[in-house]
Amino acid sequence: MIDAKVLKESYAAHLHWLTGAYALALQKHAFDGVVIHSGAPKPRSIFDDQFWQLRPVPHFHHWLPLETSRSALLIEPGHKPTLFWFNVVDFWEAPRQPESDHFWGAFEVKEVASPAAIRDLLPRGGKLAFIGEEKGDCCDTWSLPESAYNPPELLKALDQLRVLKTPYEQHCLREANRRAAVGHRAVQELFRKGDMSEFELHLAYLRATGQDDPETPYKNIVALGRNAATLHHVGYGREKSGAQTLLLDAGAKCLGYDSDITRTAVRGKGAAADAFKLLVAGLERTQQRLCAAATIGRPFEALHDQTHDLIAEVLREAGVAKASAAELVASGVTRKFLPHGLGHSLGLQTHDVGCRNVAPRGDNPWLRNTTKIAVGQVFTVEPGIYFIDHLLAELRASPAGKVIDWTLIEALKPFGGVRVEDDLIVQPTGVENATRVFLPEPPAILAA
Ligand SMILES: [Mn+2]
Repeated sequence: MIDAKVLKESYAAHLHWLTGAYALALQKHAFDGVVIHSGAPKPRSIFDDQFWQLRPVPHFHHWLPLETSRSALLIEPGHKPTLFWFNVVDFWEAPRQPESDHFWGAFEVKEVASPAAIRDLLPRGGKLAFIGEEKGDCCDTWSLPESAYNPPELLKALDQLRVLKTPYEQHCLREANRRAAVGHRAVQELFRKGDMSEFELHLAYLRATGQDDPETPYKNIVALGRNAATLHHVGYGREKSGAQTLLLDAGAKCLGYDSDITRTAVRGKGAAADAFKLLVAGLERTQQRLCAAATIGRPFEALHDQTHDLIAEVLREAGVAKASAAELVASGVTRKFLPHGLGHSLGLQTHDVGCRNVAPRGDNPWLRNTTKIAVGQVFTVEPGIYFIDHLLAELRASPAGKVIDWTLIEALKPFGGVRVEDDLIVQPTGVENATRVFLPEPPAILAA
């Protein structure tokens, strides 16, 4: 856990900065204040009476790490922020306890007996904006005008405040990495030792990181063998498959902030296993080169483009493709093996906001970060190489497909794919790899 003194001091500085930044944004968009709703549980089905676990509204979480439903913050420049806390007294459920109490003193806390009671406590007069997930959270019950609800320009400005992470947020993101690294190491060890199903490995990750399934920042991706070709494989197999690869993409949370880490392990003998091991080792080298090439001021899209140049080399070296790297990129071959973007901003959301204000080039449709790399940004670097049936079928049917060794591809398909993903924090002195500090080992390439 983060040292208590460090947490307290950095949080105070975070709030000081956030208070000033909100005041400027509100002034610019002609609001006297903003009410940020914490969120309400979402029904799992309209035919049922069960609810998903609450995901607090991220703008609420930006101020405090409290997972509470039907509560709200009132931010008014010149006033201490107010927390209207619906601290529910209920015989069905007890409120979730925050893992730290460092934040309480920063707020005027007013407990409310019902969510609707917040309306009566809001200031009269003045122009308030409202941020929340459902209009019904405020407009119906609090009689606010519709135009006050999630004003797009203000929302955009507040999203921008989440692009550069304060030192407090960076501490949380590092700790989230430390927690996830424990899980990755535990699961790697289990894969190394024997034969477990995806489901068992998923449970082992939850146990090692002390997370319940709905608490993880995103659903663990646990893919054995060819399932690694499904980028978001979350339908865990229950059978022990004896697969030769394990791709684990899983994170953890700290005070609302996420980590997002992927490791791939490979084992087995034979020509195909050897070729796949070349891909894994090549991708690891590529990923580390890209981390080193993530320099301040460089457009992230240029880094994404460089990824394709490097992937082309890896495909050549493993004997998958026989053409120059430049040809493999120009003819679109690399995009059939790596269809996703190089990375994304990371923070209160795993795919964090504010870094895709400009659309990427048409040939990079899934790129989620089109900013210039800047001090304070936190983003992932996650190249991959996959054997995805329908993309390969398209490639095979196209003229570009004639440079591919299709016999080798068929032999590699059971390995699924490889991805290596770290979380980077951009410091004034260069890029800090928040993942490798805790998980320095290269991908596990096992002898058998
Ligand atoms: Mn990611």
